[in-house]
Amino acid sequence: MKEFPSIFILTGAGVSAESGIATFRGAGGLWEGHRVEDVASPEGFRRNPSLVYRFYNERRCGIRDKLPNDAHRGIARLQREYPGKVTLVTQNIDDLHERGGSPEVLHMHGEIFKARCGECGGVSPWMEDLDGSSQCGDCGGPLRPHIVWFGEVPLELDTIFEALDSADIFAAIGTSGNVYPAAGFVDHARRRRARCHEFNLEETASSALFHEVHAGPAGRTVTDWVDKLLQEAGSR
Ligand code: BJW
Ligand code: ZN
Repeated sequence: MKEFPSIFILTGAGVSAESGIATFRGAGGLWEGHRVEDVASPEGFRRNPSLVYRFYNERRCGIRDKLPNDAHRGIARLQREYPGKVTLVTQNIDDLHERGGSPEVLHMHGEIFKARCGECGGVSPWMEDLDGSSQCGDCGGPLRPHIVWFGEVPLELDTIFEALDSADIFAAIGTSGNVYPAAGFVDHARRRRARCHEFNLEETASSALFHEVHAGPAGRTVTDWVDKLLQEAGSR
């Protein structure tokens, strides 16, 4: 029997919304003006690499000057101060969890500040623009954004499911629950008897699967939840 419940946190675009990074779905979403299959699929990249390079170059530029918000900082505080296990998995490609102080982040959909080699698969830090002439430092192969597109297998899945299997508390923060496999995590956690919390501005298609729904901006709701968890852990 564990002394402190293990916590699994999944974050999505909504956790970075208060930092000024647009979410994907809904009015003014990140894909406005682009067809998803043109910019977020391997086929789209093969068809028109310049468009895809440009799309992610603009995203990289737009993220660089954004700052972490209270939700990122609250999650980081939980990771540092909670005496039990806390696993943080993000679908986001930004680095605001890291800059908010999170010691460990699993980026299941990749990272905008990294590039991947199309030949050897090597992944390297990449802060600048990418284009068709960008080459891998190891083998000279062509580089692409280190992003998981539709139809590609998300990253870190073994570690993620291992943590999910042992989670006593599952929290989904700022995600619409539209994209699999992440959208299925709540069901997986429930079957293993985890208590499930959703943090969102609005109801989602999967809200009914959660035991507790925390409605409102993540900066506030996550801070309150973290305060409560740390207080409870401290009074044991
Ligand atoms: C706030 C807030 C505030 C706002 N406070 N909240 C049919 C059925 C089932 C599955 C499939 C299917 N057809 C195809 C699939 C698979 C496909 C899929 O799921 N498609 C669906 C669209 C149906 N999935 C895949 O292809 C994945 N790979 C895969 O399945 O491989 C097979 C495999 C799996 C497992 C094992 C072995 C093999 C890959 C998915 C890759 C997704 N990539 C993207 C793009 C990255 C590039 C880029 O950034 O441009 O990742 S898609 C996009 O969506 C991005 C996000 O990470 C992801 C999730 O979006 P998220 O984070 O939920 O954002 P939003 O905008 O949707 O929601 C934001 C929420 O925040 C909203 O609810 C707001 O209300 C809320 N919010 N402000 C709190 N202040
Ligand atoms: Zn290479």
